[in-house]
Amino acid sequence: MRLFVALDLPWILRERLSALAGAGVPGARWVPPANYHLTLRFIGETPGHRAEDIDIALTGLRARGFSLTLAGVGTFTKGGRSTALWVGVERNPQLDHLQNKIETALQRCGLEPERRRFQPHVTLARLDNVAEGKLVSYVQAHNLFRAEPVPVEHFTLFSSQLGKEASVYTAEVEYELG
Ligand code: 3AM
Repeated sequence: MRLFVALDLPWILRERLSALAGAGVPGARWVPPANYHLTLRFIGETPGHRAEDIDIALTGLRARGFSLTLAGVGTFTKGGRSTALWVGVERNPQLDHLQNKIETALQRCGLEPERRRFQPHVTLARLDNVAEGKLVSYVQAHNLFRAEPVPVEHFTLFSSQLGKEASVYTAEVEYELG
């Protein structure tokens, strides 16, 4: 199974995001609203026995619920090319704390440490060869985006099946926060 840990998002937020997405960047592959999520840790292809260890470790993790506010838009680039368009997150030490605990729990299960800095975001579109000028305009036009805060009461272990159009994400287990 190909696994990742993420926050799923309430529908009210998915609707807010889908109103932001969908137009203005020709060539963007917009993520279907059902697939919006905030990745806490990408795990990748995992044999069954390790998935079980991961589930046990995540079940044992204790952290408090908190409030999450999505705000701002930005892009990731690789080799000078834009690869993703995303909505950002307001500074949130409790989110960072949760991510940290998950990282520690997964390393104890034998996963290699994640070397990349945690940059919380919700991907709106994947990009290849989009007009950079249009992208800059889009980011400028939407930079003041700020959604209403939403409560985060659980995090989720997802499996992902890669598809031609969009991946199919399945919530395998939800872990309640205190
Ligand atoms: O949360 P976003 O959409 O930024 O791109 C994948 C997606 O990111 C990312 O994990 C999230 C859930 O699928 N992802 C896919 N392969 C990856 C890899 N090898 C990866 N992240 C890190 N390393």
